[in-house]
Amino acid sequence: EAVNPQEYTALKLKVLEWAPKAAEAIKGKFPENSNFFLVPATLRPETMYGQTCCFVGPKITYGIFKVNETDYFVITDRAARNMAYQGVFAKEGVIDKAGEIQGTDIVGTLVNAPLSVHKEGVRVLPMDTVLPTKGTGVVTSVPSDSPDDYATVTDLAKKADYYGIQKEWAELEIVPIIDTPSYGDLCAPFLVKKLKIMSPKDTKQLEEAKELAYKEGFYQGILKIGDFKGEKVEVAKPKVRKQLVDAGEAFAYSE
Ligand code: A2H
Repeated sequence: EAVNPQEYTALKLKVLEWAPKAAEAIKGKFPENSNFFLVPATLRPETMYGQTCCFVGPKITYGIFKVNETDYFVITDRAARNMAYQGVFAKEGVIDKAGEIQGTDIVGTLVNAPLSVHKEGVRVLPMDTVLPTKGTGVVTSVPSDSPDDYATVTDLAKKADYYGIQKEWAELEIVPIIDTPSYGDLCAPFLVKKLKIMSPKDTKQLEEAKELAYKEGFYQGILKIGDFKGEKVEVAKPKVRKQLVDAGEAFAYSE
């Protein structure tokens, strides 16, 4: 565990249509009017315009936690334990676990991604490198600005059959979100090519790409899209975050 607390933005991705196996797993167990959300934790809320899919660990078991009368979050048990003491659930310190679901069964689910240019929704896809011990165990994918995400969607599209997904799900358009002086406006694809990263398993080069992308994007980047278009990332980041929180589409989560 890190010494300094990590302050994440937890984003609410509402389930629009469950994948068949997930639908079967929850069938008859919840009231008709229930809303389910996948809740990724991100450090880059200003990039949420560029979400193209949502990653789960296929081998991770997720809990389905009751938040209030109608809403349920799909996250790890560990994240639920943390959230219970951060004012997220109806009663402080009380965790109401209503079910469990395997990551692999959620793959293919269609979710609404707040702020994303993909208004029709994005798909839940598998990512082997999702850590069950960090954040919520759910990761939203922004391949324009995250080298990990770009390497993963490229791999998923290449081996769609192997992963049991539809190729198109991994190939949603990647739009420029942040302009940078050194790497252009598609920072992650640029760095993945420059560092000759061939797969999500090239962990050493991905570490370097992440470092470079983060520094350049955060300190030199200019937002190209949305209500804070033209503003420096450093300045726009808290504004985008506040907008999401005020709209009820995100909340603060720390660990
Ligand atoms: B970031 P830190 Cl655009 N396993 O969000 C693996 N990775 C996880 C995770 C988990 N359980 N939970 C969160 N993450 C990712 C956006 C983003 C992120 C961009 C660029 C860089 C970036 C879109 N994905 O992170 O170890 C999430 O991806 C670079 C580090 O706590 C989260 O923010 O510092 C970030 O890692 C948190 O990593």
